Amino acid sequence: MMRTQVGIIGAGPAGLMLSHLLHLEGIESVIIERSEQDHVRSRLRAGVLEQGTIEMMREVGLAERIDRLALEQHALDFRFNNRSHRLDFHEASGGRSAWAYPQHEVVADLMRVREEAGAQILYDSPVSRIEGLEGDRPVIHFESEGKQHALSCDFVAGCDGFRGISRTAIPSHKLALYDRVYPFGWLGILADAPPAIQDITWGCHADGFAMMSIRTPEVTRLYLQCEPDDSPDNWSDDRIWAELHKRLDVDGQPPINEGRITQKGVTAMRSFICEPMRFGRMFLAGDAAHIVPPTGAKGLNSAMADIKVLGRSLVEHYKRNDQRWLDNYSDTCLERMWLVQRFSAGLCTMVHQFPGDSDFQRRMQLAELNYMTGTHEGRAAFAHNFTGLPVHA
Ligand code: RFL
Repeated sequence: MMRTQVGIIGAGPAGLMLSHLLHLEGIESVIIERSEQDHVRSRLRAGVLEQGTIEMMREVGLAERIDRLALEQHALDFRFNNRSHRLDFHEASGGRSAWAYPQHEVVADLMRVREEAGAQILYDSPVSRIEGLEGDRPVIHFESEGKQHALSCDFVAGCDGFRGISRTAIPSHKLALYDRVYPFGWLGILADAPPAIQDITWGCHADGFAMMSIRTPEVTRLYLQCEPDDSPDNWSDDRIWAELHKRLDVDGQPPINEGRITQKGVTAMRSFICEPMRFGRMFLAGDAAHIVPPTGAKGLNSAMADIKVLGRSLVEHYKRNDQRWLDNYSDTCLERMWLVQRFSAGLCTMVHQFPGDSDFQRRMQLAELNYMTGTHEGRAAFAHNFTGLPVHA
C-alpha cells in the first residue's frame, strides 16, 4: 500500500495549492485526481481574484506570471435605469483591488511548480472509497490504469469539488446541509473582442442580468441570465449579441464590442454550505464544502481561503504538535464562508429577475442598487466584501 502524510483528493485549485503549501513546509502529500491532466488544465471557470488570493499566490512563489498577465481592476460599472453607476471599489476600500486572472492560469501555475518539485499527482485515477476516517490511519481507495490501489495517510483533504466523493463519505447524520437553488442560470460566452471599457460591467435589466468582464486585452467573458435548464443550442450568436446589447448598453457609454464566440456554456446557480467541514481525519475545502452563485466571483477565492487555513493548521500539527488549528479549522472557515455566502447570495438576489416577482420586489431591488452605488456606506460595504474579507490564518 502507498503511504503519505496528507492524501489530497482532487487536483483543482484547492488540492494543488494545498499540496504546494505543504511542500514548502516539508510536509509530504499525494494528490489523486479523477480526470486527465489536460482536461483539468483547460477547464474554463472563474476569472476574478481577490486581493488576498493574489497576495497568497505571490507569497508562495507564484508572482512571475501574475505580475505579467493579471489585470488589476479598480471599479465595477453597475448599469440600471439606462445609466452607468460606477463603483470605484479601490477607492472605497482604501486601496484594495481585484484582478482579472483566469482560473486555468492559476491551475497552470500550480501544476508547473508542483511538477518542478517532483510532486506525486495521479491523474485519471478516480477515488471510489475512503476508509477509517475516525481512526488514526485513513485509507483512500482509487482506480488507476484498470487496477485498484490504496493510499494510507495521516489526514485526508477533500478537495474534490461539489460532485466529489469526500462529502458523501461522511455519515449524513453528522452533517447539516444548507442549500438554495436559484430559478435561473447563466449562459457564459468567451469572445474574441476587446472589452469596450476596462471595468467589470453588470447590466441589471428588466429582461434579466448580464455581465461583461475582461479576460485579456483582446478577450471578454460575457454572461446572460437564462433559464436554469437552458441549452446553449437555444442561443444563436445573433440572439446572444442582441440580448447583451439590450441589457448592458446605456446612454453615455460605448456599446459592448462584438467578436467571434469561442466558447458557450450554461451554469446553474446555487448557494450551498455543509457543516462541519471536518469528519475525523478528513477536512473538506473549496467547492466540496460550499458553493456560491458566481455573482461576486467568490468560488475560487473561497477555496483558496480554506486552503490557507488548512495549510496553516497542518503546519501547526506537524511542526509544533499543536492541534488547536485543526480543531478550529471548520469553525474558522465557516464563519468567513457564511459572510461570503451572505454577500454572494445577496448580490445574486439584488441583480437578477426572479420569475413571479412583484413590482414591489423590483422597486426594492432598485433601492438596494441605489443604496449600494449611491451612498458612501453602500460603496464601502461592497468594496470590503468584493476585494476579499480577511482570512484568519
Ligand atoms: P474543483 O475546481 O471543482 O476541483 C475538484 C477536483 O476534484 C476532482 N474530483 C475527483 N478526483 C478524484 N476522485 C474523485 N472521486 C473526484 N471527484 C472529483 C475533479 O475532477 C476536480 O478536478 O474544486 P476546487 O478546487 O474546490 O475549486 C473551486 C473552483 O473551481 C470553483 O469554486 C469555481 O470555479 C466556481 N466557478 C466560478 N467561480 C467564480 O468565482 N467565478 C466564476 O465565474 C465561476 N465560474 C465556476 C464557474 C464553476 C463552474 N463549475 C464547477 C460548474 C463556472 C463553472 C462552469
